[in-house]
Amino acid sequence: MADTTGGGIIARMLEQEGVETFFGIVDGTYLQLFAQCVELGMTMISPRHEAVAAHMAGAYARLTGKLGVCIASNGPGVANMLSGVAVENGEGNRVLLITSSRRTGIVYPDRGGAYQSFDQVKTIGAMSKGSEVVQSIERLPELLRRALRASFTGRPGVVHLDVPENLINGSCAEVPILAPHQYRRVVPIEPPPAQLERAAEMLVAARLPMLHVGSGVLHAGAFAELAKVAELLHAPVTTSWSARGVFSETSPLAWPMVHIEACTQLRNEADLVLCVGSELGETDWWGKAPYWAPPRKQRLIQVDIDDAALGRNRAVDLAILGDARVFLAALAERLAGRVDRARLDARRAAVGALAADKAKDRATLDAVLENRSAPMITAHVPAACRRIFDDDAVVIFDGGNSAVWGQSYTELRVPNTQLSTAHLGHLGAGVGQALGAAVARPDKQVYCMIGDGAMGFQMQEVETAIRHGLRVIFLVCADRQWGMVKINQKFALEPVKLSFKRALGPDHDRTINTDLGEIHWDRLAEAMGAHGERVSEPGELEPAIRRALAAERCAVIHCDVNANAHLLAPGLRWFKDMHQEPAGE
Ligand SMILES: Cc1ncc(C[n+]2csc(CCOP(=O)(O)OP(=O)(O)O)c2C)c(N)n1
Ligand SMILES: [Mg+2]
Repeated sequence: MADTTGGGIIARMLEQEGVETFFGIVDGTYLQLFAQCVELGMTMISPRHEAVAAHMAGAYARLTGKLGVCIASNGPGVANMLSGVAVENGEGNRVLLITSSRRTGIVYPDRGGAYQSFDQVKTIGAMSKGSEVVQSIERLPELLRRALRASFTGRPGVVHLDVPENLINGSCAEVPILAPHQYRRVVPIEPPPAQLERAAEMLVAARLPMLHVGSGVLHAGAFAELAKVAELLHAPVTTSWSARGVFSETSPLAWPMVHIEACTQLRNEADLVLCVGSELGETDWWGKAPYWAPPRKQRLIQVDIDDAALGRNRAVDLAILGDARVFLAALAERLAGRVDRARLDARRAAVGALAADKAKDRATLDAVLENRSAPMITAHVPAACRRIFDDDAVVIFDGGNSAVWGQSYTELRVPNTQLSTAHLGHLGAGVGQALGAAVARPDKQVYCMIGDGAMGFQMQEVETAIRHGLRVIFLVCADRQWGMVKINQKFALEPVKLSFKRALGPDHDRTINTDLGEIHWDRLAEAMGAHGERVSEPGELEPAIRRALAAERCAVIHCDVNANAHLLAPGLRWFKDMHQEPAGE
């Protein structure tokens, strides 16, 4: 057979997997990898920091349902990529990372003194789904197939393959390229019919069943199936933080996670929980009382594609291994017409009564919008965005108090239009996620609410957005502080407990290094060719967002927010409580 290179083999295998786009920064050590991919018609998107490539790949995977591919070059490139690996693996996004390493024979093990080299496999192995090095060209196809198999098995995350530079760039013989169905399962896992029937029986007989769903529903694309099951059962739906929005919040059956007390109330009232694609982790309070009814009062059906997630954090009554979409579709068929009228009426009455808590919380939150002083209360930023951006615009909440304000004032109307780092809470990751979202959905609006601390981590990517024509609109909440940490210090550092008002006053500011200097985010944006705006009154927001949209390129809106009010983001008390173990079973 004709000659190729290791890079050529990888490129053709990725082509077979349907990869059209990948993310990374160029380097000579893997020239043949990205060059062959481009040669085959794939698009290479190139940020200015490697971690951003991982975030772009993660967001792209989450929004398209495809594999997100990113690359990084040996030594410093991989070192820079590490935070991206931690975040994207934590968030459970299906990312394949291919890196170069130094030539075979001098590394693995390092003979001592190799340039731009560290044990990339050991390091990434500790923070991902899997990591392997290719030691010889003969084993390259087999090990890449193994990485691809792992990518599509169990909970998604980051899978890594390290390929020495001489194998990527050196010539070798062509090899037959297999189709994905020849080396991995390409049909979803079918739940056992007997378990499906048992689940249907339990859900029909329950007094007040509810659904709690995680990102498994999102990865399976089971949005319509979820809505159908919720309607058939008249069952309210809560979500994990990261799965927020998989169920349209325009539905009266949606309990958005921001209404924490209303969610807790519901989770205590329900006598049966159908948990689909969620590991019931810390942000779900581990499924424990007092945030949920204890197991003796509330039964649990758990459905997951990962055996390891079943019954891990809370005892289950029925553990089902299966794909979320297949399960929900088959369940809907079995449920049709089975819940009798009297039972449905009783559930309607119970759900209606519980909805009062949700409405009350919404009204309390919305009352804040009546304050139209300048600089603005942060709530105006997401509220104005929700009025202007399309329902199917993708919104990214970066982190800190800015994300809490954003989540609290954004109704998620179309499934899979929200990104955040719900597991890592990683400041600055939102910038790459937003750019990845714009690549994934070029015909949709994309906007990102981000703090002024977080934006400082990745601002340079505005130039990437301009270079690749990605029309992201960033709204930087400028309070000139590490806001979320400052509010914590305000209380934690006081020797005697002060009244709330005094603790917030400037005279008692004993905080350590929480204040930041002024950065003109709009001017920085303009310096990179983007559109810039600066606003401080609530009334200026809408015209500024409209001008940003009309600019038809990346835009940064510097939003001067009321720094003191910004500290008091809604529900922070609960966020603090979440760090403690719940008291109950
Ligand atoms: C990468 C990273 N470093 C540190 C932290 C810890 N941390 C959490 S919130 C926060 C302050 C956030 O400040 P900013 O981005 O300005 O948002 P604000 O809270 O002011 O809205 C910090 C430092 C983090 N979550 N991520
Ligand atoms: Mg800030």
